[in-house]
Amino acid sequence: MKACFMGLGYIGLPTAIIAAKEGGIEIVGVDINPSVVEQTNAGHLHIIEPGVEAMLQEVVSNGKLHASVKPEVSDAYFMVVPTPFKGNHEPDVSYVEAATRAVIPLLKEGDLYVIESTSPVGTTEMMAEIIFSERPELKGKIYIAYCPERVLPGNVIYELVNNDRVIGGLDEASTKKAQEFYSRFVKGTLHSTNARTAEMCKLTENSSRDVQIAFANELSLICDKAGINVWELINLANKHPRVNILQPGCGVGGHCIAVDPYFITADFPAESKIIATAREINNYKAFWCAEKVKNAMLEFELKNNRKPVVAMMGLAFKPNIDDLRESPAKNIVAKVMQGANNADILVVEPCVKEHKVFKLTDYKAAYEKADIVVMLTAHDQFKTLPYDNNKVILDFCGIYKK
Ligand code: SAJ
Repeated sequence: MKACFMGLGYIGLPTAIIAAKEGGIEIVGVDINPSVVEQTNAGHLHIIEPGVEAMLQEVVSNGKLHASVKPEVSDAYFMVVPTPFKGNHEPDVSYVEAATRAVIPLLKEGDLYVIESTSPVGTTEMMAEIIFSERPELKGKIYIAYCPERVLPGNVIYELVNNDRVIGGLDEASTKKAQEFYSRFVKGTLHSTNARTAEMCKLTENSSRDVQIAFANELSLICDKAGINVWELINLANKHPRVNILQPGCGVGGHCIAVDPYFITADFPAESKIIATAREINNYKAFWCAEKVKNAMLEFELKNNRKPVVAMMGLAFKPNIDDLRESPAKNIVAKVMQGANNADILVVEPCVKEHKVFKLTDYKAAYEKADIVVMLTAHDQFKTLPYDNNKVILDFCGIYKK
């Protein structure tokens, strides 16, 4: 059995490695970036994911996995490429289409074609049309399915093997064929459905989380005005046996929760009101936090006749990881710096060694020096810093729950 993975990113590469290692499948991993191909074949992991590099070296050295810039004839093909959105929040499936077109000449009777990339509803059907327009003789002769992933960055290997998965074929035989493949390395339950439901399931999972986070963020705005401690409020409300309110933050970051809801609102604008409003609330929260910091800086200067030293604590999009992609914290730091007019802004991110734009300061030193401390990302290190009543502390992510 040979499988071709199109896309060696945060999901494609770990999945290819696990399929090679646990599934006993020969894998060719394809990426358009020659440096990714070269690093992978050298056993170097180009993504940050604990515990994966050793596995990569094992499957590369025993010949189970090799990388290439071009697809090779295989028995199964997996599209695991990015699906960003365009400026107007319209989903962009051009990478999925390009990867599909690249494998069409190689397809043969009995092959399996699967899309894993988060996609708007109907994408799998659209790709099937493209395949059969080029290769009409394959109609009804190959298996086509959609199977989204739901792994948490930082815990990918465990979750790839143990999470349940939803598998949606264009027909039952395709669902079954895809299940046979995933059963080689997935211990979680494999749930059968059709392609459209599987596509919508992924979008639903992340949109539901975005709505839940928006509820928490909206509460934080209300409590700020009401003079209530939102952390205490949520903690108390969650004592109810059937209430589970999530945590406010400085906004919602990453390529998933902040992106996927637009795949629904773009296609169902009239119906998806809560989903659209939740996106607006979560985006607005970052602006609100930046304004809070600027106001605190002005107040400090009026009161003390000097500009404050401000420690901006955190750039990562979520706690205890080094991923700064689409991070609201990063955007807030940039906004505060724009309006700083030579106030001393110290930028802190303990999970990265250096940053090409921001000069980084050690978190303890920054905390000591600062007049105003702005907690943006709830890294564990920040929780060791004692609450100092002589400082102005803006805690947007519940470090002190004050
Ligand atoms: N956040 C809050 N408050 C919370 C929880 C999260 O403000 O209570 C923020 C985080 O700080 C971060 C953003 O939301 O900025 C997203 O973080 P996350 O931990 O919710 O999720 P991701 O983006 O790392 O991973 C999500 C997961 N989806 C769900 O939990 C439904 C993961 O299972 C998916 O595989 C992943 O999206 C994906 O790739 O789609």
